[in-house]
Amino acid sequence: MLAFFINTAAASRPDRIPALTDKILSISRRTRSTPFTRRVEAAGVKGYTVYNHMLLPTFFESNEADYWHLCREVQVWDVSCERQIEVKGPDSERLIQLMTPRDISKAVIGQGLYAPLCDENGGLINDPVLIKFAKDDWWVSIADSDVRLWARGLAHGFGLDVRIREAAIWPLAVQGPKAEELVTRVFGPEVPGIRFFRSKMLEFRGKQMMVMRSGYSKQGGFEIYLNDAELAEPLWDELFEQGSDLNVRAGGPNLIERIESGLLSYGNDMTFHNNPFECGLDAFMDLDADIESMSLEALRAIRGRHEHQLMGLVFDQPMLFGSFDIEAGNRIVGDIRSQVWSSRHLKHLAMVMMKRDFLADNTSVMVNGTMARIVDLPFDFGTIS
Ligand code: THG
Repeated sequence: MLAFFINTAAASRPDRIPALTDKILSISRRTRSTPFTRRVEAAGVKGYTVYNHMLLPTFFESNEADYWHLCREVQVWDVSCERQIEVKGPDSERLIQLMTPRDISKAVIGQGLYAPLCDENGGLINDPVLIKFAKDDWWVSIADSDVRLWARGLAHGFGLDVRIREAAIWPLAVQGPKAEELVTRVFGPEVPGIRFFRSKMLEFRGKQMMVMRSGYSKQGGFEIYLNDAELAEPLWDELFEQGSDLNVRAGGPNLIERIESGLLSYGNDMTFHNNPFECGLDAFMDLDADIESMSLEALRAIRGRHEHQLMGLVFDQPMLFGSFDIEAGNRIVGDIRSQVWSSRHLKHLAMVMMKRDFLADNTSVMVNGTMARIVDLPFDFGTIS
């Protein structure tokens, strides 16, 4: 199977990577497909990226057309690449807590918690959704890095009684303002009662699967954690049949929507070299809690002293960046991590890792001769006009 690779991942760096247009992405077993890939292909996917060594559709019509459709209607996304690292056994909660500075002790069964994973220096390993699936059974719904290897190393080093594996689960997201209507038609009247980041076990073709109100957009929606590959195409087909009058389409995490909404992307906006303070993830840490977490000591020492901050840049015109380094006074004061033109707001938006000392006395910066305002994330379009 071959697919066209078009460089819509605006987060790649044109200053370091030659233009990647109209290239072919050679797909093999390493570039894992999903139980939905046949349907994704039939729906006319035009772009893929590779995430957790698995295909992730990026767009179908165009980034922009997909964006407007997502904000008005309902889309079905193959996000199987949000792999579930299952940590099971008597020490599972201890291992999960070691990996994250967020206090997980009060989580209830079926709850999801967005949480940074940090190493002993406070460096970001990943930013998954942690799911307490059952007692002594946690799922780490990972972003794009090899968490399983790290978790297994920790389990061995700490001598923990856990079993760690990548589970046979393939999440399918249903996102957009009409998502609740569509998921209710397929999974029944219990769907509207599911609260944000909570889930219910609901039935499809005689099989119980987790349905959570979550997803990588701010347009509302659900994620269906498919646990039977045989049911992938029946589930996809049912969503499209039931959603035909809702104008349902295939989609994927949308670059424009997620930047406007301030949703971070591991590997783009932040890496192993960043800590959660720099990324504005403070609300997802409990640094004063009495918990056993391997990053707590380092994070407490860094608190308030971190050197960078992920900020928004707002340009009044479309930008083509020759370099993604931001310079001022003959030094580099920031680097662009993700950027896109917003045709809704008629602004070019960028997420930029800025030097905090520069931020102390600057609220704007010149980039390629164009002035940009520096704003906090997430973007507040009430004040950006
Ligand atoms: N869903 C699931 N797994 C995932 C993602 C997902 N794994 C990979 C990646 N996405 C992880 N990254 C994020 C980033 C943001 C959010 C979820 C996953 C998110 N954040 C909300 C916010 O920032 O406002 C809510 C956070 C909260 O209140 O807890 O939803 O999309 N299964």
